Amino acid sequence: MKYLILFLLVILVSNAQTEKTLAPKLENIAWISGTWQGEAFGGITEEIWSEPSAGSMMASFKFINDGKVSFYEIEVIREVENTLMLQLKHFRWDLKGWEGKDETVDFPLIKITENKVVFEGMIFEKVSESEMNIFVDIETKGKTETVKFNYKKKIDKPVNQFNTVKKATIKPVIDGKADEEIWKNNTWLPLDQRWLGNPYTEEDFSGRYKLTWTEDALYLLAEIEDDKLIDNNKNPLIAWWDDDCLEVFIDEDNSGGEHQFNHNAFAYHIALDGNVVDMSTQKKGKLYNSHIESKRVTTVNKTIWEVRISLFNDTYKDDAENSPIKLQAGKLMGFALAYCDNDNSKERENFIGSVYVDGEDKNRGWIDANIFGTLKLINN
Ligand SMILES: [Ca+2]
Ligand SMILES: [Ca+2]
Ligand SMILES: [Ca+2]
Ligand SMILES: [Ca+2]
Repeated sequence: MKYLILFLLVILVSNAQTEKTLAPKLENIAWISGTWQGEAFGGITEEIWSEPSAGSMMASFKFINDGKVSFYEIEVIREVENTLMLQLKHFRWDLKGWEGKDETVDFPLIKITENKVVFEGMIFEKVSESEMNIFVDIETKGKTETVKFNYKKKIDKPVNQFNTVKKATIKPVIDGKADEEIWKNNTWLPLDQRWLGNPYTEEDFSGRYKLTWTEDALYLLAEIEDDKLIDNNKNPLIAWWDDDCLEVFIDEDNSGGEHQFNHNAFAYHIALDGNVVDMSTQKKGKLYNSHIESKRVTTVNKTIWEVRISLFNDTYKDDAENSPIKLQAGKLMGFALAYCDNDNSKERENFIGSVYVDGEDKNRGWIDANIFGTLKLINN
């Protein structure tokens, strides 16, 4: 019994350590800064927090319902007498105040932990660098209800590479033959950035690609020279990145940002046998064969891949029916292409991408949509 109590105490203490309380300073909550967008009460919310300066952080909040502004808020978090205080005022759509001129709605600080800022009646919870939840106690008819606002951070994606994509008047036939007019007319783009592995020869790998689009899909024509094609893992969901495969990165709304276990962006691995795999929100490989139709024709060392890619936005649900979006001229999307080259090793020998990636770690496309290039769809 004594040991059990001791054991429980150890657990309690270690839990308490992970829930370490931080000093009531603005620098410990600066992660709240940024432009946040989300949904609550069946409408759209936007909340923009400034960086701390002169002992305060300020925010403006807007709530849109049915395409109309319902109300605004001005919010301030101030350092006061060794603690923090959040204060806000509400305003109607025409900026007439809800509260009296000297009245504010106040939320005193309770505590700050690594991932939470707890005010009395309002909690900020950091889910990741790009996602937070705000829980607000709202009183209606004498009853208090906690409303959850889920927010995604709007990140300004750097423009790494910009390409325009001409529309096809006739849908390409996915047969691995580049005999369509549009493939003859559109220009080749290089696939020549070494993201992983040692320098390689032209015989080992070389690649280039073309793109086009119709209202229904983005089309890709890739020409890959690879001296040896390997498919070690017959099961498409085992180490799919270590077999020779073409990888298509798509960020439908060009938002950039993190996408490892969510569908803010997709990283489709197209295997030699045509299976399409990406990480699901369940954090494991999943087949997305309905998103990509492809045909591969290999002649000696040269492979032509003709690929049709349906586009899905970030509301995509792994366990529900989803409809691909329609494309139109003017649309921007995040895009990168890569090839995993393995000729005779346990793991792939090279990973060659279409976009220059800054810094030491260049294998970032499967997590970070900020490294993708930007495509703009044009008519002709
Ligand atoms: Ca064709
Ligand atoms: Ca090779
Ligand atoms: Ca996105
Ligand atoms: Ca190979």
